[in-house]
Amino acid sequence: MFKIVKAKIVTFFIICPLFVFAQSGAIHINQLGYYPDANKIALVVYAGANTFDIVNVADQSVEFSGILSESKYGEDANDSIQLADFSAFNKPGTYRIHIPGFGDSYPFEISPVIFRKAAYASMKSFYYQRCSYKLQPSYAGMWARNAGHPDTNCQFHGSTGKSGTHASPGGWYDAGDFGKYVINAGISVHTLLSFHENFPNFFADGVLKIPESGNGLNDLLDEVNYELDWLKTMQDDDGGVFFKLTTLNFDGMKMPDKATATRYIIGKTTASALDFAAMMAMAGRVYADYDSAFAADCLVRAEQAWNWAKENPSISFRNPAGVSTGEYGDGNLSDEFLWAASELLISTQKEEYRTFLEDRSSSLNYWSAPGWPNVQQLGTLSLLTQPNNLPGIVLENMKSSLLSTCDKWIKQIEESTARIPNFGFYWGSNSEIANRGVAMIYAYLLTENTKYIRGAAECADYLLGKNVTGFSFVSGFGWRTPMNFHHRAFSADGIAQPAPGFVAGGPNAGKQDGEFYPFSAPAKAYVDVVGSYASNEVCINWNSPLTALLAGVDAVLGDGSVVDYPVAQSANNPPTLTLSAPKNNHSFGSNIPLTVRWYSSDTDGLAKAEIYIDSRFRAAVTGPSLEWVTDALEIGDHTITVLSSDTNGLTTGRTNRFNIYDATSAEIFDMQSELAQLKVRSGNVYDQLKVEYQLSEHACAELLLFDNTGRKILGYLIENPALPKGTSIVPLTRQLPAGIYLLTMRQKGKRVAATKLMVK
Ligand code: G3I
Ligand code: 9MR
Repeated sequence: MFKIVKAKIVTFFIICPLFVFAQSGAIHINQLGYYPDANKIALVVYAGANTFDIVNVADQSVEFSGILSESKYGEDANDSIQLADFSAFNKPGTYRIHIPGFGDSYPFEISPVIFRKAAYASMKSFYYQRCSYKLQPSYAGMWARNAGHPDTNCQFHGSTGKSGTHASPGGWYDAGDFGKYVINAGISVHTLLSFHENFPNFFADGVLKIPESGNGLNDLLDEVNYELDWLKTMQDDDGGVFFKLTTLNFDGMKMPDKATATRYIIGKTTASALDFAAMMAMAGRVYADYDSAFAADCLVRAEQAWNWAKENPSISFRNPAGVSTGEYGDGNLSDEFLWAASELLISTQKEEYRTFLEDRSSSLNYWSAPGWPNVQQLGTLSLLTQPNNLPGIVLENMKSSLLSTCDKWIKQIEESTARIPNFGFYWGSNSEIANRGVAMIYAYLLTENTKYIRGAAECADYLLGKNVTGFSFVSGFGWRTPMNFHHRAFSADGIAQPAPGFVAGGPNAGKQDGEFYPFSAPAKAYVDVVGSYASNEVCINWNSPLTALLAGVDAVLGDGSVVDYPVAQSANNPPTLTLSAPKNNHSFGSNIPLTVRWYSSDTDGLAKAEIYIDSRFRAAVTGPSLEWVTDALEIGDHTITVLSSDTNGLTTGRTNRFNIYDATSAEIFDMQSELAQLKVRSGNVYDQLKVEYQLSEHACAELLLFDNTGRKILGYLIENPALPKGTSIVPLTRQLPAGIYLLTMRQKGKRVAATKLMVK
C-alpha cells in the first residue's frame, strides 16, 4: 500500500511543475506604498534567499537591488523574518519586490501622495457611522442606507437617577454595534480636533465629499460637529453627563433602520463628565472662529461638567444588572481630571486649572500611548502644542517624556524582527500602534527631527500590510483587506465589501469571541470573519488615530498636491473562494496524499492561488487547475490556507483546520484532550459501538466517525451527556469494513477528543 502511494506522488510531481511557479506571497509590504523620503522596508518570510530586486512594473526593469538581512526568529509571529530595505531608492513609480528563486510582492507605489486617499477615507469613516441619519448615494455611494435610531424618545435607565424619556439624536455609532458611549467619544474627538489644531488645512472644505462639503467650513470640523451636537444632549441639567446610550443588550446583525429595540440613556459618572468637559473645552476654542455662539456654549458646558465632577469625584461605571452593552469601565479617574483641566486651561487660561495642574505636574507626561481609559496623555499633547501658562519646566518635562518614549519605540522598531515597537496584541491593538505613530508626529512637530516622522510612517506601514498577517487592515486600501468586519450594517447590507477607510481592531491574542483563528501566534491572531468582534470590529477610537497618522504623515512627507477622492459607486471585489478539501474539522489517514481543492471566480480573471499549510507557504498554482496534491502530512492537527488573487492583485483567503491520524499503526490509541476523554470498548463493532466518555463541561456532544480517507461515516448526538462520565451505545447502520477509523467528539463546535479504532 505504502509503495503504491509513493508511486502516485512521484507521478504527480512530474506533471506538477507546469502549474507551480516560484514561491511568493510571504513578502509583506505596505500594500499602498511608500513616500520617497520614508523608510522603505518589507518583511520577507521563509525565503531563504540573499538578495532582492526592485522591479519597475511598467517595463520589468530592475531599478534597485539589495541584500536581505540575516533571518531572525520573531516569537510574536512565530516566523523567521528577513528584511528587504530599499529606503535608499526613492524614485516615484510602481514597483514589485522580486526575490530570485522565491517570488514577487504585490505591486506598490513610491509616491508623494501615497496615503492621501486612505487618510480621506479614514476620516470619512465617521460619516458612515452617523446615527439617526440617512446616507445618500451621492455621498455614501454603494453604502447608501436609510436612517436608523432616531433617538428622539430614549428611556432613562434607573442608573441615571431619572425617569421618563429623553431626546439624544445624532452622533456616531461607536463601532460594529449601534451604541453611543461618551467615554469612547473622548479620545476619538480629541485625536481629531488635536490633529486639526496642528494641521488646520488638511481636511479642507470639500475633500471628504460629505453633505456639509461646500459650506465653507473644514470637513473634519463639520464631521466632528455631528458628534458634538449629540454629546451636548448627554449633559444633564445639573452639569453631569450621562454615560451611554444603548439598548439593554447588543442587537443582532441588522441594518440600522431594522434595529428597533428600545434605547436607554444609562449611567451618569465622573469619567463621562470629565471627558465631556475636555471635549467641550477643546471645541470651545477650535470652533470659536467659525461659530462663536456654538463655541461659547461649549465652554459653558465644559465648566459645568467640570464643576459637577469636582463635587462627584469618584463615580465610576459598571454595567447595571440587565445591561450587557459595552462597559468602558475605568476605576482610575485621576487621568480624566488631568486631561479635562489641561483642555480647560488652554481654552480659558483660568488660574483654577493652572493651579490644579501645577499641583500635579509630576503626573503630566507621556510614558505610554493613550487609550480610552488612559487620557492624561491627551492633555499632554494639547499642552505641548497649544499656548498655555504652565511653567516652562513643566512643559519641558512633558516634552522630554514624549521624546524619550518615542525614542524608545523607534529603537524597538530598529531592533525588532518585524519593524514594530514592542506591544501586547490586545483588543484594538491596531489603535495602539496608530496612537504611537501619532505620538511620533507630535515629536516631529516639536523637534523637526525626521527620525520621528519616519517612525510614524513605519507604524502606518504596519497597518497597511507590512505585518505578518498579510493583511492591510484598512478596508479598500491594499490587495488583501478586511471584507467581513464585525459591523452590523456592513454585514447586513448585502454588499460584499465594507465601505473604505475603516481599520480593523487587529491581532488580539485574547481571541475573546471564540472564533477559529487560523494562526495562533499573537501577531497573527486576526481573522477576517464577521463573528470576530475581538479582532475584526471597527471602532471610532481606532479610526481616529489612523486618520491622524495617515494624514499627519502625508502632511509632512507628502508634496501637498491636489488629490481627488471620488465617492465609490462600484467596488472591484476580490475573488470569491470556497475551500472544499481538506474540509474543515475533518480527519484524514496518514497513508494517503493530501488533496487541496478550491473553487474561485472573479470578474477580472484569476491570476493564481497560493497554498499554505500550517501558515507556511507551500505552492502557488496558476492556470485552470483548482487542485493541488502533496505528500502525506505529519500526524497531528494542521491548517490549510488558500489565497486566491485576481489579475488586479486583489486577494481572498480561506482557512480550514484538519487532522491527520496515524493510519499505519495497528494499535488502538486514545488521543485525549484536557477537555474530554473518549474510549471505545473493544467488542462487537459490527452493529454498535460502545463509547465511554469523560467530559469537563455539560454541553451537547457530537460523536463523528470517519474512515481513513476522512469521509464521515456517521454522526451521533449525545444531547444530554452525563457529567463527568458516561457511556453511549452508538448504533451502526451498516457493518464497518475492516480498516482504521477515527472517532471524534465535538462540543460547541470544537473537537474535544479523538480516538482511533481498528476493525479487523
Ligand atoms: O490593556 C490590558 C493589558 O494590560 C492586559 O495585560 C491584557 C490582558 O488581557 O488586557 C488588556 O486589556 C484589554 C483591553 O481591551 C485593552 O484595551 C482587555 O483584555 C480587553 O477585554 C479590553 O477590551 C475592550 C472591549 O471593549 C471589551 O470590553 C476594548 O478595549 C474596547 O475597545 C471594547 O470596546 C467595545 C465596546 O465595549 C462596545 N462597542 C465596540 C467596542 C470595540 O470592540
Ligand atoms: O457585537 C458586540 C461588539 O460590538 C462588542 O464589541 C463585543 C464586546 O462587547 O460584543 C459583541 O457582541 C457579542 C456579545 O458580547 C456576545 N454575544 C455575541 C455578540 C456578537 O454578535
